[in-house]
Amino acid sequence: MKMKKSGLLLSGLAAALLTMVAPTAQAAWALNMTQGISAISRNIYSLHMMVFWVCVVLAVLVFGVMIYSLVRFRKSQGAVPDTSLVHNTKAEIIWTAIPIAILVVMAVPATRTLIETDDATKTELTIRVTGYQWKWGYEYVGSGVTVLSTLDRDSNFARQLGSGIDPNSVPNYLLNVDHALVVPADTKVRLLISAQDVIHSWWVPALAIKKDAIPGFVNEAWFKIDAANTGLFRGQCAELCGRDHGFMPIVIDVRSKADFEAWLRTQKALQQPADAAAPAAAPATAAPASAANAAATVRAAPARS
Ligand SMILES: [Cu+2]
Repeated sequence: MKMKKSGLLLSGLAAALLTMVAPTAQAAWALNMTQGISAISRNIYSLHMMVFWVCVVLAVLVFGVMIYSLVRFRKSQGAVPDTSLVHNTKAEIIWTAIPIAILVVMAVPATRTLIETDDATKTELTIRVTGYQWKWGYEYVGSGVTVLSTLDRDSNFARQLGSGIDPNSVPNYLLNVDHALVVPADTKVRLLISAQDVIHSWWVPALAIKKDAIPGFVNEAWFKIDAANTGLFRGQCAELCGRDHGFMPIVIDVRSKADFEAWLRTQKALQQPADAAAPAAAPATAAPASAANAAATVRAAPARS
């Protein structure tokens, strides 16, 4: 009977473990950071790996010596405590100097990368990112194009209590939006991140960017995606921002420079209705074709009446 009980317990434990490690349709099991799609994200990944291996080597050395000493010099073997290391100046200098040297070795590349991530100069495009409960707003500064990005309809239907929809059947469940943030590759893009109501956080692992969006403050970040890395990349709000915090994902749609320009032109034409684009306030140098047409329409109007 006892055997049976422990067998049951073991199989229960095994089943629980299997459930924990079984791959789900929602996310592939990946334990490491992503290398990302920009030079900065790869630098950050390399830093992470370097520090990780330093930690592994230190752990193996320290725990190795500790375990060896515990076993080799145990009391039952007649070991006598060695007091020569107590208040030993030479030993104290060594075990202070070595950790400092290790910290300096790690700090040099870390500082270099930190300075680089902070350098938002010479950017070619600025996008204002605004967090709302519970969506993201994007404004392409200077062009007047705005995008409001909310959870896609499929995820939104499936997430409702008693919807009867199996979330596993929804592609990119809770990680898809209606309108993605379209950005150009091979372009240094500056983000000005803020929020309208409560604190949110704009997090896209592929860009190695996680910046708080705080009402009344403007946080800055930048990225320059490799020319070859076009496609869709996903992120999430990373600050507990209220009831629907888990339902305001981020999708960036990386396009080639030419494709992005074409997209921006189309959006500009769509978002600036003929009569709104007419006023002469629009800068003459950047006057889009639609504005010129609109002006012509306005001029022609009195003649028709
Ligand atoms: Cu949020």
